[in-house]
Amino acid sequence: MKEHASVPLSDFHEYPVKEMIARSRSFYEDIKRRHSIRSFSDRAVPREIIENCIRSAGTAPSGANHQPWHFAAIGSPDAKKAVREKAEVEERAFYEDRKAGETWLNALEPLGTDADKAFLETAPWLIAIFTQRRGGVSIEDHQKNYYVPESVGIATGFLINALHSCGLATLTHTPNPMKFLNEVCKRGAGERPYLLLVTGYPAPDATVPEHAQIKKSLEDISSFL
Ligand code: IYR
Repeated sequence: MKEHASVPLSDFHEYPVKEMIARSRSFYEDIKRRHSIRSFSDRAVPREIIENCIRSAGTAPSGANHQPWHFAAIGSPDAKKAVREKAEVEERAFYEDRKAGETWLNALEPLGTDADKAFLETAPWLIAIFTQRRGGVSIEDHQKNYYVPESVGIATGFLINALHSCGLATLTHTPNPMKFLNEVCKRGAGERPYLLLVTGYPAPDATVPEHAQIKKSLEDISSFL
């Protein structure tokens, strides 16, 4: 490698192989309990938990380490109401005016989704995730960013995993279009809404669609060469 400033890798943990196998199994057992739900409780979730989960997301790898993301944590009832109202306008066009088209609507049929997005007001936190076209390692930078959707997708995965691991349910929600999130979250035109992550406790009567429980097997999703 070329000469560059660096520090020793000092926080890597090595485990005995037996323990690695046990950890890989227990991670799987835990993450497979994460389900997208659409019925949330209004129970409060401390802001500190959300902050720590966003910190975790911020450790994700990214193109040139530019960290081209912004997480807007929406907890105020007024802001959540605004998000719900604006999202439902788009969702009504999507479902009721059939903007989505028959093929897409048919694909969603087994999930039972519709234009009603009550969870956007009920859940204690909505995390609006934005991509940044320009940036850099410093918040003041205006360089080009690289691999933006990949980077933000990875950070979003970290965030979902972090929220799940501290006992919160999540829903990835993508109202289409979701440009209104810039206005609600007061984010500039250089940022583009990527995904709205809904989080909180599940409602006592929360359900999981049978369709969502069908997961492809290891053989279906992998090959070893
Ligand atoms: N944005 C809509 C539609 C929707 C689209 C897909 I692809 C889904 O997996 C689920 C929903 C909505 O949130 O209802």
